[in-house]
Amino acid sequence: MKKLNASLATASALAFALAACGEPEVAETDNAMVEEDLSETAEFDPSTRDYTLTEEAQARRDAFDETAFQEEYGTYRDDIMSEPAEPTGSDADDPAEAQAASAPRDPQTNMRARENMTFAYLDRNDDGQLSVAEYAIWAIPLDPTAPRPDDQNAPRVTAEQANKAADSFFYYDRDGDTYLSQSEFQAARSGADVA
Ligand SMILES: [Ca+2]
Ligand SMILES: [Ca+2]
Repeated sequence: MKKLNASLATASALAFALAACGEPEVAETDNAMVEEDLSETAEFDPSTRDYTLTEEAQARRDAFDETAFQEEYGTYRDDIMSEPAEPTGSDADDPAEAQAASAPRDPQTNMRARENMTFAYLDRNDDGQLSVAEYAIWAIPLDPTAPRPDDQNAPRVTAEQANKAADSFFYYDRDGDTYLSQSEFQAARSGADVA
């Protein structure tokens, strides 16, 4: 009788152990699903790859003026800070632009989420093309954990971020006019290989 009880106890302990083993598998499945959902909405980050430039593109890249870039980029960031959450002017007639404009923005900087940055939004001076600084509004993702700089006149992005944005900019500037057209920007946005 004692022997039977012992084997029953072993059997139930084994069943319990098996049940416990099953639990982590369920949790792993949940995590995988969450990661998949995030990747579907994530915008391509152009700083995550290296770019091989042609000789001509490299010459244009070498002429990139980081100081002028920081000044222009800072001006746009200041403009965006004071921007209303509704589209204005002719943009108000475009339903896609109106939707992108009224979507939630970064609470600290008033920047749109990257997926809501339309070409019209990035083209700050409305000349139908993107400068490096206009492109960088999209190309340099905001770091929500970055501390606010003590000095209000400090550059908004690091030299490394500015130079990485320039690397991809001159890679996607296929016609070499030192601006990105709508189609050139679309290639950059999708992370296309255009070499
Ligand atoms: Ca422009
Ligand atoms: Ca171009």
